[in-house]
Amino acid sequence: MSSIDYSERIPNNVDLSSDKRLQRALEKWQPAFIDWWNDMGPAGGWQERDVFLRTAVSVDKGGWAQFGFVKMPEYRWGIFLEAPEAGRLVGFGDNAASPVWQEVPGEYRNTLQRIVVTQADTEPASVEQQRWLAQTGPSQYDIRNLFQVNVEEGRHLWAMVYLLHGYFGRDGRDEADALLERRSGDPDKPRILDAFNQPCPDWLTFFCFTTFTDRDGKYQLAALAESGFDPLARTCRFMLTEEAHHLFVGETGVRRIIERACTLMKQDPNGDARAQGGIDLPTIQRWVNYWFSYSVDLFGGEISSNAADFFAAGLKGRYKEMSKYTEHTALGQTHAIPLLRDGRLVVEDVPLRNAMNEVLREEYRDDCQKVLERWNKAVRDQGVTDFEFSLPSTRFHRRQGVYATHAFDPNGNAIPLAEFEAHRAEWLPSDADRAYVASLMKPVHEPGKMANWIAAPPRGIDGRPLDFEYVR
Ligand code: BYC
Ligand code: FE
Ligand code: FE
Repeated sequence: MSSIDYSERIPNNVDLSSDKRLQRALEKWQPAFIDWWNDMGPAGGWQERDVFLRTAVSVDKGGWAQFGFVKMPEYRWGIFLEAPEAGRLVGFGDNAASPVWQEVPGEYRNTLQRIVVTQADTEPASVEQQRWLAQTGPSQYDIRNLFQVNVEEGRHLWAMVYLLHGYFGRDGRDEADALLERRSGDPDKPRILDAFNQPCPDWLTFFCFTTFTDRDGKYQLAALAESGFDPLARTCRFMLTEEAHHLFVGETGVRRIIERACTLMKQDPNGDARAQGGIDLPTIQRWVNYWFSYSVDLFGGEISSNAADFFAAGLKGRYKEMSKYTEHTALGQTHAIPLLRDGRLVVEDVPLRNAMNEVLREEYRDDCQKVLERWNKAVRDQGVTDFEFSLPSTRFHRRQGVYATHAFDPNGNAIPLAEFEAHRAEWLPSDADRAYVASLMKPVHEPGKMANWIAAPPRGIDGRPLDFEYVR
């Protein structure tokens, strides 16, 4: 089950050749995917280059990644599910203890399809957002990492399209086609979720996106990995192993910009990283504020009957539902959420099932907090003592959920809109910040060289030296 068949046109470990109808349907979708990739994937001549990429060879722990040079359009995108767990039961909600579903239960068909389509839509969206970045890549190492993330987001799309084709019939096939028709940021046919329609014009944005937005992916996939719809759970479990690298790229990318800023501050007579062509720490904080707030929006409303329904049905659990929690009905319990009452925050108890988006968001926030603590350690390790990064409140700068209708400062205090606007340029990237960061984005494509605004990573990829030619 765990070995991947690479002799097939679509590599897979789901015995695709035994289901000719499904195989034919997916083989029909495949050229449309490649067309989309060629149109909307990495732009600027990179598709013809050989890139040092990892490919899944087996879903077994430790043994799945194999590195080698491939041209991106020839990447072996496929369908890889984690091995089934014998006798697995629905773990939570009203259907707990009944056998997991191997087919879509009729009453949950629409709900489940919506979850799969929403998840699926983010994957090609991120590739579209990142398509111009290689043109200004700060090093070969970073460009390779960008492409690794891109091809794996492409594979995540395959993972979801397999579910749509395999389990949702004609509607599923239509949705799979539509996934290749929407475009990030297009006013007429945008991607579904806000964060995936925001531009990604510079590498600080890319590293913040892979830190904060891919981390939403981790939490959403983990919640779906608990699903009673077994094919979804098994797909998400394998996707999570790929996601870990995306988070690594983001966190270490921002850290290297921070380290370089500190070095440049120490070199400058006025301690000014910008004067030395670096990205100063307050600017990095503003990017953090922006991408954290867009990413917390992705968890949906604080009080959500959709979320309650997903949990009740056993379709979407909490983070580590089965290993961390002992009570799995979530009935007769509440979650405290500060709500706005006459312009003031009043903590109210919300029925737990309706607060599931917020429960997941809080897990996510705590994980982000740890990332910031590691970045702060990097600042201190550089001997810089007068600056600390801080994670904004989940109420700050929201466009979804109960806090979207009011202004909040980064500490989460309700403030008048005029006050927010007066501080906007201090809290969020300004046009001048964006122009400055954009001015630094000059390509460095020579092996081993780094752009001035980012420190070199401590080591290369898969044991290769830093000056290895990762893209030929
Ligand atoms: N933007 O009850 P509510 C990833 C809509 S990232 C725009 O609050 P619900 C990745 C919502 O659709 C992980 N619209 O929300 C990362 C609903 O619309 P309708 C992606 C939004 O349904 C990096 C209405 O507002 N995976 O993998 O409880 C690179 C009120 O809904 C937004 C998933 O999202 C928004 N931010 O929760 C590559 C998992 N937020 O129905 C990949 C699947 C909400 O009124 N999705 N709305 O028209 C879900 O589980 C849920 O749909 C959500 C929303 C958590 C997204
Ligand atoms: Fe993904
Ligand atoms: Fe990702």
